[in-house]
Amino acid sequence: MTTLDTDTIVAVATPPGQGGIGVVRLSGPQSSDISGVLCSVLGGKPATPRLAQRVSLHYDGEAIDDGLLLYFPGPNSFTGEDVVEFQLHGSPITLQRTLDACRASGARLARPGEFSERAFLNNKIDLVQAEAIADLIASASQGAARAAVRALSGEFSNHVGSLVAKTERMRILVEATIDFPEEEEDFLARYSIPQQLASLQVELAELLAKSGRGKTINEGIAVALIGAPNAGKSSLLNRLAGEDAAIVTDIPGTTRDLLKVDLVLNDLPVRLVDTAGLRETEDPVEREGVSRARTEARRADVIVCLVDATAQNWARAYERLLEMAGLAESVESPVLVPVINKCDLISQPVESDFLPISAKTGTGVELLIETVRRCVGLTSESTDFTARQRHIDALKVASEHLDTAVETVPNAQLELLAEELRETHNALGEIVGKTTPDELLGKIFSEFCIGK
Ligand SMILES: Nc1nc2c(ncn2[C@@H]2O[C@H](COP(=O)(O)OP(=O)(O)OP(=O)(O)O)[C@@H](O)[C@H]2O)c(=O)[nH]1
Ligand SMILES: [Mg+2]
Repeated sequence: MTTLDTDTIVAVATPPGQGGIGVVRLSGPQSSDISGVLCSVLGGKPATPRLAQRVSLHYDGEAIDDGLLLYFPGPNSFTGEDVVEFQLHGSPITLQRTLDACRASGARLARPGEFSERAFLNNKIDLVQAEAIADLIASASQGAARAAVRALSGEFSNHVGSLVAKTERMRILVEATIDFPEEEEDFLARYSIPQQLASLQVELAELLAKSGRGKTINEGIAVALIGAPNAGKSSLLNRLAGEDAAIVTDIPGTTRDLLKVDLVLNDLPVRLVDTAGLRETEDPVEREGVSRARTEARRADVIVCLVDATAQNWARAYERLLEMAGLAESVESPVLVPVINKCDLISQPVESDFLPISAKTGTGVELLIETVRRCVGLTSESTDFTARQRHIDALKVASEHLDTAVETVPNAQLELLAEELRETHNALGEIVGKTTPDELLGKIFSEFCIGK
């Protein structure tokens, strides 16, 4: 396990650039002494804990700024160490001078995420909560922010904690029984081990589903628009983006390059990709566009397939589209949303296999957004916490070991059962940071911003 160093660290905690206020944060044993050096008003004494104090900052006989000082003595601070925060005027020069003065007085620059890392190492927050802070800061939608706050409040960690506790109890039972072979005979039935395993499997599957939704809300999804030339893909992209991002003409083959736009659709962060209309062509530029469209479709989480309402046979046109995109015979079926566009031009009703829309008038577009959300498991009432791929991977590993544990039951292979439960326990512990390898911890925190 990574160990704490005793350096005092310092960083600007507010974003770069000018602002009304800028915050410089110190954490570590020398924090209070350094604030004493910079703020003569303290008269060499530590600042009053948890009270905003008006101070003048000086260094080397020169005034830096007037501002507020907040002192949080450890362990009751964010990092668990002594923490000092200066609220100053948000000038990059002032903040840099303060930083330099703190460094000259004994602090060193914090690495990205080092404050959160220290909070984690001092057991102030677990790994999921540390990640939730970074996710909250980076959240691209209200839904993502709400979900990050839930993860930060410990909702996800509590679910994992409950699974860890149950797995642990079973491990203790199984391992104790292995040590007393005379107990082994009716052990599984006596302690309802098969039932306990089954209920653990259900709970784990539920958590995995929730985490999948949490990752979707947190990281967003890629949605590709595909269709024959002139089906209205670029028009739909413009409609969803609320701006004229893509060129629209009535000439088939207008779009060649991939055009990617980041949007938030009903709280879901989406990277929307417009593609070249799929058709056989001799034009080398368009051919390259079609090839890129096919590749992009395979990468997307959801593919919106546009069929022109004025086409003769929609079902045939849709089939042809899937063939052209190379999706017809694809083994791993991506999520497809079949859509009939230009419904403003027709009078007959649209078969239920297709969603009728008009990129031109906007009819059906709200329903399309809701359909895409539902395709990735989100409903208007989803109240999940944010999650990351790392959590999902660990839950899958835990779930695989639990399945293997269940297989050991018919033959009462207690040693194997114990081993599989140990692996399950280990994988779950990795989520909250109990059994996470140092390398992985380092990688997680290095992706945080400086000052966090
Ligand atoms: N009436 C009507 N016309 C539409 C609708 N959507 C698109 N169009 C028209 O259809 C033509 C083609 O639209 P685009 O959005 O450029 O179609 P595209 O699928 O991007 O075409 P390519 O880039 O060539 O593959 C344009 O003249 C649009 O104005 C719609 O919902 N209703
Ligand atoms: Mg286009």
